[in-house]
Amino acid sequence: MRLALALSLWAACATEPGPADPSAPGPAQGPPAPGAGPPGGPPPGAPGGGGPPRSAGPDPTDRDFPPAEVDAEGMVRIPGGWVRAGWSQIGPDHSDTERPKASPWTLGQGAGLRPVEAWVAPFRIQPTEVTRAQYREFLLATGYRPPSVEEAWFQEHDWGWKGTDYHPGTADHPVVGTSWYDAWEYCHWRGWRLPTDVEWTLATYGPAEDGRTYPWGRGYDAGRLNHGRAGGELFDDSDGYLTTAPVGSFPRGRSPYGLEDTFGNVWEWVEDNFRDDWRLVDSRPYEHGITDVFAGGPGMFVVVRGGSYYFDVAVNPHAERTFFARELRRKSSGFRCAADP
Ligand SMILES: [Ca+2]
Ligand SMILES: [Ca+2]
Repeated sequence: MRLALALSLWAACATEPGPADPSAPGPAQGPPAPGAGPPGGPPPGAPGGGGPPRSAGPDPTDRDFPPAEVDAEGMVRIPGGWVRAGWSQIGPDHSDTERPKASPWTLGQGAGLRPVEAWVAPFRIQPTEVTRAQYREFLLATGYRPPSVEEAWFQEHDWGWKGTDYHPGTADHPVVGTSWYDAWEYCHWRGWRLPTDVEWTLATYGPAEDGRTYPWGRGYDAGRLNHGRAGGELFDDSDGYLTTAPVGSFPRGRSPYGLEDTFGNVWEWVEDNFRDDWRLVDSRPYEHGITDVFAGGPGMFVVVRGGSYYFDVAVNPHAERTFFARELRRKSSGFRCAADP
């Protein structure tokens, strides 16, 4: 089954979790006993738990995680876990720079901004963003179109390709200039798929009960990711990289499962249509779960995660979850693939 996840969702404001939807895809491993969601409500600082306190710097609980242990396919196995999904990007700490473009169908009159708890079934995911060398194998094998944009801005730095050749010296940089369709084709050519939104959340933050605001903990640390700026000149080489960095260049930014560069370097496409009104997920009440990641959303937009070298999450970490039109080929967006267990 393409969707490894099976979700039991309920509004975070509910005092009791709703029952699992018996018609939802069955998880390979069920969630903990009914009612055993994250105990005690949103943990302090949890993503979306009513809005984590703005982090002014390192937190004593922040930590460095070891590299991922990968299987024969180079994938990391992520155990099942609860995540807090679909939290609002708009909070008291947002400046206008980070405030997403609001529209009636993305904001759902506010009701949809409540985060929900989701059980994510075990899955596998790549520890790094897909590199240009990896993507070149796909181009050579399939004749698929190279990731280039025939506009001057795309030729300015080193992300442009000449036919099936990436810029010299960038083999281990993440591929950019790939649309959601390109990412989907690559992953399926490998026999994999894109991660879902909630899978990416779990792989990046660990389970919700850990309460992380960033992969490493609760305090923002500009030394743990390849970031840009939030306004003005968006490039920022103060971390050593003006544009993309070789994948894995920021080991102190690893996630609890050893994923590299989930925050920063390049935005990462995930499978799901963007929505932040859970009532739009399907025709049934949203408490009963997501069964189709393509259902109900605006359709034009899909979720991207993690920010990039051309963006900064320092002001508002929640801004790492936003949306692009799926046909966009940007200089700052790439992806990583996932697979069933
Ligand atoms: Ca940078
Ligand atoms: Ca990334």
